[in-house]
Formats: sequence, C-alpha cells, structure tokens
Amino acid sequence: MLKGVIFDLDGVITDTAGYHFQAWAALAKELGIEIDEEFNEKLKGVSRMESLEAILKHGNRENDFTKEEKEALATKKNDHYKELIKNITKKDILPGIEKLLQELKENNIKIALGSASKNAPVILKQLEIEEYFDYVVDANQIKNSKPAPDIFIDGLKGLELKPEEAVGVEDAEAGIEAIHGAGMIAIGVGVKGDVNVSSTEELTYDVILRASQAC
Ligand code: B16
Ligand code: MG
Repeated sequence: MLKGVIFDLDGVITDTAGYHFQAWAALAKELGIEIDEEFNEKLKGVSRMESLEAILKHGNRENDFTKEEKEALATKKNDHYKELIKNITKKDILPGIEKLLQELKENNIKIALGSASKNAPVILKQLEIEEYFDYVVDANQIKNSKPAPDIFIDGLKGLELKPEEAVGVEDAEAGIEAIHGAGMIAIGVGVKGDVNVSSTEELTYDVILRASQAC
C-alpha cells in the first residue's frame, strides 16, 4: 500500500538545471573549458564536487588543482548559483506539482525530498512549499550521491517507511538507479523508470497510485 512519495528536486519540483548549467559554464570558461547542454545532462543529480571533477576531466585539467583549490572552485560556482536562484518564486514550481502535493497530503501520503542539492531547503522555502514535506534529506549528511541509493534510503528512514511502501520520482538516470538501489518503484519524468510520464503535468495522484499497485 502506498504510504509515501520521495521526490527529486531539480527537474521534478522546479527547474534549477538551467541555473546550475549557467554557473558551471561560467566557471568552466574561466578555466578554459567549454561545456554544453548535452554535457550538463551528465551532471543532473550528481553532487557539487563530483560535478566539478567531471568538468575538469572533460577539459583534461583534473590534475591541475589541489584539493583546496578545487574546494574554492566549487564554492565560487555555488556563490554564483545562489545569486541566480535568489529570484526563484512560487511561479517556478513545475506544472501540476503543487496540486499533486495537496492531493498527497489530503490522502495522508507522506512526502519527502530526496535531493543531492545542499541548497534544497532554501529553494523549497522560496517556492513556499516546505510545509508539504514531512522530511527533507540533508545532502550534507549523505556519503554517496546518486546513482548510489543513500539519498533514497535516508528518505525512507526519515518517513519511517519500507521500500515497498513508497515510490520515488526522478528526472535523471542516476536518480532512477538510486531509487532502484533503495528497493523502490521509480517514476521517471522524461526518463525511463518503472512507470514513465513525459512531464510533471502528467504526474497525477492517480498515476502515482497506479504505479505503486502495478509493480
Ligand atoms: P548543490 P537534484 C542536484 O539536484 C542537481 O541535479 C545537480 O546538478 C547538482 O550538482 C546537485 O543537486 C548538487 O547541488 O550544488 O546545490 O548542492 O536533481 O538531486 O535535486
Ligand atoms: Mg533531478
């Protein structure tokens, strides 16, 4: 029986991928590295430091910086990103999501956020939807980021649910793998899961309920 849903943030609740891309592309340019939207797809759901490593590798510069220098580069990207997300408001919630959160609440389904982003709590606040969430995974406390299952395992723990009692919603391949690793059913938004929808508009309470029963 469905008792909980664990949502990814970026690409499911709101679209922050464009801002991540803008901030990474600016940093990469300073380092003489070019990244495009296609490369950015590989960074979805991937932690900040791992994203930096992937960019440096892409530019064959992975051995050019000390650990401290890499940390400073990641901080620089994040400062730029924080500047970009400052103006996010309720209107940036992806279509259909707030209605879905309301319906889940009305049906006593628990809700968690399973995001790799350390900025997630601030973003939920700016979107004015933080009160819907029973639990928000703290990315600072997670050892292995997606595709490892850690984030979703922690989400289940936070909701006090078993894997078969909850479904995960993701828009990135790494995220689907992470949901499966946690033993849960995965709904893919624009990406292949156990049940697929092409956009958040299609992600209704009914779809979630049927996904939990069908698998
Ligand atoms: P931060 P998600 C992920 O969010 C993003 O998809 C990914 O691009 C980003 O690097 C990661 O969060 C970490 O974000 O730098 O804000 O801690 O898709 O897991 O919600
Ligand atoms: Mg995502």
